[in-house]
Amino acid sequence: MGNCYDTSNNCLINKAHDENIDLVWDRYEKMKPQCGFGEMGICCRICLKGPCRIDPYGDGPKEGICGADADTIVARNLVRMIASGTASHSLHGKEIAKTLLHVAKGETDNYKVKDIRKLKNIAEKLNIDTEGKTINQITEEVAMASLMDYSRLENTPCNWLSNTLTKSRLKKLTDLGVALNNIESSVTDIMSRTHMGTDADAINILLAGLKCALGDYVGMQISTNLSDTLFGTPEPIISESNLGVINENAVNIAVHGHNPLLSEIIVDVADEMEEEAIKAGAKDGINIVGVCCTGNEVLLRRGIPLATNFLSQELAILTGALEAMVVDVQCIMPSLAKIASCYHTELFTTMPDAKISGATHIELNEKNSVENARVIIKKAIEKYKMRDKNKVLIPKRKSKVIAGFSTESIIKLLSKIDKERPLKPIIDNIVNGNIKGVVLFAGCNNVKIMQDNNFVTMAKKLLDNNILILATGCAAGAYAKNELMNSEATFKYAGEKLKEVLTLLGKEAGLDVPLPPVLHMGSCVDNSRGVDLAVALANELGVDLDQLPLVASAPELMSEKAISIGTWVATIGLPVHIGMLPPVGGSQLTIDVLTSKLKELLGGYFIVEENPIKAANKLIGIIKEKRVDLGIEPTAKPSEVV
Ligand code: BF8
Ligand code: SF4
Repeated sequence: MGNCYDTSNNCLINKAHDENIDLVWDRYEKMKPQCGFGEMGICCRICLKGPCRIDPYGDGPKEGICGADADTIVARNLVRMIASGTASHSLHGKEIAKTLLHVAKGETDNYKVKDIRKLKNIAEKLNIDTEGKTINQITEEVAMASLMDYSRLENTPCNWLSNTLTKSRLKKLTDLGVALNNIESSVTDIMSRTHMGTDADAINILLAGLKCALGDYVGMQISTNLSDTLFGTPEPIISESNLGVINENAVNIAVHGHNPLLSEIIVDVADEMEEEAIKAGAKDGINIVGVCCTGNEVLLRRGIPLATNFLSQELAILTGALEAMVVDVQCIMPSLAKIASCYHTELFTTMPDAKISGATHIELNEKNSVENARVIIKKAIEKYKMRDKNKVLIPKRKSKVIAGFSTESIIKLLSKIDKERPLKPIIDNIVNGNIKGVVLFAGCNNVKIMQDNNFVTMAKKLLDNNILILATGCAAGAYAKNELMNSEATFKYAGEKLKEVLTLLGKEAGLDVPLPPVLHMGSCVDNSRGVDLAVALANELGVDLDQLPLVASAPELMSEKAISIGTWVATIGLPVHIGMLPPVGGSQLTIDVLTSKLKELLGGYFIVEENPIKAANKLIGIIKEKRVDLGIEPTAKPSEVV
């Protein structure tokens, strides 16, 4: 089995080996065999009496030294992963909300409200009265209503929870006692209840996990919506993807991580400094490329090409043509510093809470970001002069990408067909079966799975079955790199009916070519966009989310954030396919709760399937089931009905 579905990367993997540089795949091999107790979630390091481990099969211990059994240990470990994911996504949102507040108070010149219409829409959504108020006042109230979700004392649900879901979903969450009121206290709650000798009831622990995971959701809503306010709501945009976007004749700077507060400024400042780069000998000036979710953010809003998703981030440096990699937070392999040191590439860290030894730390905040972005780009231009031409190897492959499918841009497009009820064309096509259903692909790459293989294999099968695909995060990266986000892909992979719909929509959008069969909705936090679309459809149809022919899938999941996302997606009612079992195998109770119990209580549930073809078939089956339940698909052909 190769390392990557995209074999154009192989030349760089071989180059690394020739140069004695270890990559993620090599370190994985060296790590084998990985600890079986860890894999099953039955190792506990929560107190100093431990570490304890449960013997899952033999006659060894069935409880830790304190008496905690496998169910307690697995549930505690799992919800701690959820808490970490929630903390990461929600802190991202908090940074954006704080910046918005600084803008409202006139405390920064580096950012401003770019999308006033979105700001007003958000105000309306959050029930903020805008009558007679200035933009700054509205901005402040929106920022405060969002920040309130991190600190509310009362037991009323978060603003971004109660105002973004269907009414019936909110009721279900409230009845179950998981309608979150305060993101940060939910993280504290998890850390506290999982302390040694506190909550030992696995079901009670897992319920707290569901509530905390909703904090991840709220954090995402805040991140997406307030980023749109500051930087603009994405519209369809054409760009390119894969390592071939690195330009031999330019000063190449990769932006990597998650937070657009940094990358947006880098893109702006780079525009101003083009001439300097040309003077330094780079005839094409400055070429910014994206990696991971920061890459998705600037792809959607600025058309910046996306070089790689998670697993091949090291390869961007291996091209020998990257002058700088500028990182913010999350999913940044610490190995980058060591690999950069083998080249002329300078790795810049920019956030106080994400330093890497060996990297140059230049902090960016709302006061100094423009100034410090200039320092970074100046250094990158100097580095260009130090590039060793003999070490440059850029794979040729790059694919055309149409990205920028925010909920707003999709609705705008649909309203060209039906101005009064823009969702009607989609609903009609779902009802008549031209679009059988929708799968939202999200999540990471994982070194345990050939990079992008599950994404691409599943997509081809689903598209052939007239199922439309939405994608975010590294899933979107996989599709962007592998030529599934352009019109040619529609001709090649979409079933006949789906092709007709995408062709019609493309025409209405004025593109003259079909829409791509996989719609890029943004970074991981932009999973909120998928929810917005689903909630709008559910409200229009008068049903709840669990009734829609809509399924989510993270077939190559890796991070704790993927665990928290998957958990809230199931909690709001959607079936969630995952391509590998998380560390819960040691507790049948936990598995039952996350699958059958959750389905009974909330309609959403996890499905684990490693084989991508089998997984696609399962999703097709679930979509069919949902269609039958909605009464829009016959259970059997009429001739078969007795
Ligand atoms: O937030 S998909 S590997 S980059 S965690 Fe990370 Fe996973 Fe990629 Fe984006 Ni999301
Ligand atoms: Fe062992 Fe219990 Fe301590 Fe965990 S909390 S390490 S199971 S003694």
